[in-house]
Amino acid sequence: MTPFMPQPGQGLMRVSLLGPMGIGKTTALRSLCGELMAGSDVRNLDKGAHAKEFTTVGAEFGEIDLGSGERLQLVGSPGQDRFDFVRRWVLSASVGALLMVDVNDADAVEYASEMLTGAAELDAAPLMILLSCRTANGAQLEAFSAALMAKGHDVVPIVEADPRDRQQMLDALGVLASLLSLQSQTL
Ligand SMILES: Nc1nc2c(ncn2[C@@H]2O[C@H](COP(=O)(O)OP(=O)(O)O)[C@@H](O)[C@H]2O)c(=O)[nH]1
Ligand SMILES: [Mg+2]
Repeated sequence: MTPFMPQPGQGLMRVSLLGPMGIGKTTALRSLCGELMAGSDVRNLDKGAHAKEFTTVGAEFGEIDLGSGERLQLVGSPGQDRFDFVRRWVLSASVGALLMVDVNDADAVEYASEMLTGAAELDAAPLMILLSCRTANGAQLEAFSAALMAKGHDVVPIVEADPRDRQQMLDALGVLASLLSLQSQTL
């Protein structure tokens, strides 16, 4: 059973951040929302998966004003597989999602493919774009895209953004917001 999480109300859209442990979800939320976020980081006890000191349990929330009256609620969901249920819940209650990857990571294609398949199975699938969060050249981005298509996925837009860089994250959200508004016009 999926817990109920209503959309946050008029003029506030919910967007979720997805990605493997250590990709920069919490960092991105901090860059975007600063103090306006409720984190849930605890000391990382799974240093085998990633060496970082703190990790996120449950979902974390932030809010951001895009100007022109548009506000986004951002939800970071945990990257570990054992939290799959939380991720499903967050995704099913989001209009859009940033799927954060390192396109040069050996597991990235498989991971992104799983996420896209999982999201597509939801009743109300959020609009997803890929966020390339580490240095990558054009050929590497194209190879990643081609590998996803070879697994049977539609073309998914890829935007490059460093989670530590607020402006780059804002630009990425801008792309998602534009796609969402296009989608709502054509429905
Ligand atoms: N080199 C590099 N490090 C990053 C980047 N984004 C985040 N980090 C660092 O990677 C670590 C894990 O980030 P975190 O936001 O906790 O990852 P999360 O597990 O996805 O929430 C932190 O020490 C960040 O400072 C990035 O774009 N490049
Ligand atoms: Mg985190």
